[in-house]
Amino acid sequence: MKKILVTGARGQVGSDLVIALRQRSGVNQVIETGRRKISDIGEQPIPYQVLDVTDNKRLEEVIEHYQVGTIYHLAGILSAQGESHPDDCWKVNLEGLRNVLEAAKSYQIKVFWPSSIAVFGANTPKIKTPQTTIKEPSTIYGITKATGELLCQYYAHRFGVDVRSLRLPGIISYNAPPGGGTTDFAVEIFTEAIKNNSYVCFLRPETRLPMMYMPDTIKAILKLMEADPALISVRSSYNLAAISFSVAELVAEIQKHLPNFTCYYQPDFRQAIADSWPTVIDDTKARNDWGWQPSYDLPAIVADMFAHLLDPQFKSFDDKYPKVLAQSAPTKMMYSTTHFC
Ligand code: AKB
Repeated sequence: MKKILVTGARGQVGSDLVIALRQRSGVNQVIETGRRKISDIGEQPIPYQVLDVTDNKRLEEVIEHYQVGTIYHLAGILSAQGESHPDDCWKVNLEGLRNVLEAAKSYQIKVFWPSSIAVFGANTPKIKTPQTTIKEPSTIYGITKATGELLCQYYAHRFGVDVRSLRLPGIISYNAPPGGGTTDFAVEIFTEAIKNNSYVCFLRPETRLPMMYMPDTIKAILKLMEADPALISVRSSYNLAAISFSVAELVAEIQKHLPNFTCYYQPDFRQAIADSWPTVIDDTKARNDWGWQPSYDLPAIVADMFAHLLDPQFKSFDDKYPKVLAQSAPTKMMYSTTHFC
């Protein structure tokens, strides 16, 4: 059976997606790849390959070696980090995507690629942002995502590549930290609440953004990828929504669990990025085309985050939550780093 390859597999979405894919298809069916070398070899080695997506030769080697049939191409540089490293952001996000689409064309591979609400800008309608609307992103990250969407649509229409994409909102999760995004506050706030009972937020309290819990994100990705191709009418990227909340509303919900929790506000350059993004997304197209339906509202997300982060058996992310995990004996996932060539 053809294998599934995940790029950026150790990132925030990848860490959870790999678990879900392995549950469905079997551990050895899913090849994790990333730029990091992981040297631990476990009793049950899990396929892992070092792969920089800007290296198209290496990408093809891995594809050929494993007979890859599907790629979840998650490797990318997010909005805030992209502003500090615009060249890297362009290279990784666009050259990487182009390499994956070229390989998909040559080897008949099905592709998932995440776009973002960052494709929208200050001139986009902020409420009920339509599927098709003004896209004038203000960040280099948003520009790579808007361009990437056109690239996906081009490869689908011109070469028949089965590429599918979602405009992801900010994502809340507990397995792996987000890295370098504007919506990272919505994860950091939980870890800081547990460690210090306080958090210094880089956005103002009234800032309201579209957000989603990781289980909904995984559900959306798998549902989109498993949908009948005839149902996929959008080959650029689908608007996708779950909930929208302000920082102050998140703080109030956290205080229901930790009444003495305090949030302080020190807005920085990320405020301007957040202000340029929509507050509520219209995802009617995704709902109508392939039956998208989110499950988690804000109280459910906050309760579930605390349930996992405060569980003494919680094993991931152990260096981030020393107080919580003081009593537990963390077990690390083991990787085979065999470089086959
Ligand atoms: C970011 O904040 O950069 C990402 C995104 C919304 O695409 N989480």
